[in-house]
Amino acid sequence: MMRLYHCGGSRGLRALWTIEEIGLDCDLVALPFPPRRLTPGYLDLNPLGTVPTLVDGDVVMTESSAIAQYLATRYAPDTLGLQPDEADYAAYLDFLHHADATLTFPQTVYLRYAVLEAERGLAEAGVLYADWFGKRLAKLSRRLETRRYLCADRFTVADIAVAYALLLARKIGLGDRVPEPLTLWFDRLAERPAYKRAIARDEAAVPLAPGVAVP
Ligand SMILES: N[C@@H](CCC(=O)N[C@@H](CS)C(=O)NCC(=O)O)C(=O)O
Repeated sequence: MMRLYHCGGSRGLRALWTIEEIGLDCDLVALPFPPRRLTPGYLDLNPLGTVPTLVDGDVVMTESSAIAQYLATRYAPDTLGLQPDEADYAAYLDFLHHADATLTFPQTVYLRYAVLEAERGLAEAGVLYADWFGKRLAKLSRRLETRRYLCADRFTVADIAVAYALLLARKIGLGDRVPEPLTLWFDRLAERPAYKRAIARDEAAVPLAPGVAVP
């Protein structure tokens, strides 16, 4: 059975939501945050120490959007994934990468420097990155002016990857940077039973105690 290493509310939700959409079995291992310091042996598995990490047989992956793409391509290619010969394939790849490289990344700069480590005196830079995040939603807004889903008129992992960035904004207090049509789009996706199952698993998972070695 595949194993997903995850911390509550983290980008691991991209993988977990995808797993629930496909209906795959998965051993969910919740770790204390940050696992690179609190879970002995985790750096042997993932030298970055970040979550998520997916282990599927010989496959080990550490990028949340790539994990969602891998699962879709391997286990649900005709529904959650897009094929290279489909018209929206390029847009699909674009939004999968956009989700973390452009939309989640600036939020984590805000979270770190304006919230978690404000005592460093770099809070202003964090807030500027929050503004930057708000402006970078322009591409998503334009795309969804005429669509219910990002690509191919169906729900895909591109929607999952991007929707997580909107969920994170809500979680860290940047929900007011998200224009209303995008909030409504997210709320509609959040009605999906697989999303609800993923959130329920995320919230119910009990992290390993600090100092307990990675299984
Ligand atoms: N680009 C990676 C980023 C992974 C990442 O930074 N995850 C955060 C949690 S959402 C983390 O593990 N932070 C703890 C750390 O950096 O030690 C992805 O999309 O999975």
